[in-house]
Amino acid sequence: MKNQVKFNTQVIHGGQQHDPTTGAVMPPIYHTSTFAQSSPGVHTGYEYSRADNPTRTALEHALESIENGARGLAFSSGLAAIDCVMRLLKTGDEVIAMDDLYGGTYRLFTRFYQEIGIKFHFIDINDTDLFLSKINANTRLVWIETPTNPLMKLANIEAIAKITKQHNILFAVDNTFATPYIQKPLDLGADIVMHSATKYLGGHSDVIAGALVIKDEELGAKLHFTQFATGATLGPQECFLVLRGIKTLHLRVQRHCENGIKVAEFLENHPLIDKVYYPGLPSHPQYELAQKQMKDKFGGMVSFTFKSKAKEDAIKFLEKLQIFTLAESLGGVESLANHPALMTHASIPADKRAEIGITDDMVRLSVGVEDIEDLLADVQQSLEG
Ligand code: P1T
Repeated sequence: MKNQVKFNTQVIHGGQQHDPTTGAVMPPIYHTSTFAQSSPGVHTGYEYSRADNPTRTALEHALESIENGARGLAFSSGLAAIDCVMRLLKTGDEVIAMDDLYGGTYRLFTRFYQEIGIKFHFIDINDTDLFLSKINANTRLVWIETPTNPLMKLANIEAIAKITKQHNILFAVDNTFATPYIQKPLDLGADIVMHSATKYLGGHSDVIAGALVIKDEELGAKLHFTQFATGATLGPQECFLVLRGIKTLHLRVQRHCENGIKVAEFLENHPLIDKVYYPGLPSHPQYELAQKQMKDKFGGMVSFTFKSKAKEDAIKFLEKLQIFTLAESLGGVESLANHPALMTHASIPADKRAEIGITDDMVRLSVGVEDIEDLLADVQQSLEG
């Protein structure tokens, strides 16, 4: 079952089957490293869990279903998933990436892949002339987040896909912030979707996991081989947790969206707050694109800065929160708050952060699914108390 049912049905049933041996409705957690063979090389399709494991297969089929791809792969972290894509490249290849990315992605690109001779162009990809000017015969990959972490910038997936197709360049979208409940990059022309499944897919802040979903079967097989050969697979227990998370993705993200916009509006109307970064606000510079691409669902991530521009105000706010927890990460049922410059994006050099606008007075909220009145009261008491 892939495309013939709608999304809320896909998250629960997509790619799933009852356990063939017992009829178990939920997939068993196959805690086994290896599988018996009746004769050398004769087996059930499973040989060794680094190659494939039935619980991982169940998760991977669910990923294929919700992102509408040919091949899903589950990794030991989001960064392991990104790393697997990067291993397609060789020295001399070039990558065009958005200028705002999760700090760990930027670190992987600049501290590992740049050092082995891959060239990165971190640009405002919405500037089409600039984007086109960076494409040359060595360009292999375009890598974007939309919305970005933490500035909530959008990129027009469909427009970028047209260009990458023309130039035969791979196009990967980190869909962690939006989730397929909001947007499906493969349907808009991307080749690869990536997730930090640690976030909304898992949804409960109890697992580190990553995912790739690939549109093309052949490329999917190549990435599966890379994963098998390098080993960053997700264990069966974690696969089960992410799969369980996916079954309520639509319910959770719907509430994240409802609460997210209310928190964004509250902040925008607050006298102490300067800018609010949220694609569902008409003040967002790409509000029109957000309405179209995100289908009027804007997610639970909100960033903001203070009129005072004072780092101390951001820190004071974060220390006072009572329901929001000050912690890295996002996308769990509980609300979290983060200081990008000191926490999640500290691996980006200060001058680069300043250049793209990650200021020291910036706070990023992952708005959870608690009662909105309690969340707003918490934000208010931390701002005014
Ligand atoms: O943490 P990991 O599962 O390896 O995923 C990395 C990653 C990739 N892409 C995006 C957009 C992300 O937000 C992350 C992880 N981000 C955080 C931990 C954070 O608090 O922003």
